[in-house]
Amino acid sequence: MTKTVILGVIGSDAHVVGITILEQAFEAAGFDVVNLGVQTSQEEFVDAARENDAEAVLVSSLYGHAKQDCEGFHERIAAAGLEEVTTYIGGNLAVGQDDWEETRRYFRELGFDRVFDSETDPEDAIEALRADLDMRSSETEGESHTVRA
Ligand code: B12
Repeated sequence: MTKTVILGVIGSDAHVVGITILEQAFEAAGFDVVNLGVQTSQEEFVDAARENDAEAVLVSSLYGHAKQDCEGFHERIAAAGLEEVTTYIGGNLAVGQDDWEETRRYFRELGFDRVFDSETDPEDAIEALRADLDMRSSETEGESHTVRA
């Protein structure tokens, strides 16, 4: 069965190129993608996940305010009874040149299942999601990939 993923750029962030590429890559990989676009509120992510019975929510943030924009996000997800939904965040998650490991830890502690930096190849995110959703396709069987997130 086709798996649905919700994709969007959180907060007041208007950087659209990254999620456009991610949308195409996830669709090409066989996912149903609901792209909420830029400047998406936490509520819009949660509503879309519930309405579309989504397996995963992919949050993008580029402009350096991800920490503020994601505060309380997982509490909202839990309040909507969506704890089983896989959540990823990626992009330019810190202001300036923060230590990546620290940034990654911060977002993991907020509740994201995986955290991706701005150098992420969309194929790595797809591979990670397939593994997390326990999906196996003939294309990926037998291959081994290292996912950094
Ligand atoms: C183009 C651009 C703009 C354009 C955006 C046009 C548009 N509508 O998209 C404009 C000029 C409007 C703009 C505005 C601003 N920008 Co700007 N912008 C950029 C720039 C040059 C390129 C972004 C881009 O399109 N990259 C190409 C795409 C393909 O890559 P990507 O976005 O990184 O996405 C990939 C990965 O990050 C990853 N990814 C992204 N999200 C996710 C999510 C998941 C789940 C996963 C798995 C992966 C993933 O996969 C994507 C595909 O490969 C970057 C610098 C840079 N080189 O990255 C700065 C940059 C992102 N901008 C920056 C800033 C500060 C701003 C402004 C705040 C500037 C200002 N003071 O006004 C505003 C914010 C406006 C707003 N409300 O959003 C900073 C952010 C700094 C930070 N985070 O610390 C950057 C890094 C520039 C810099 N070095 O300072 N910007």
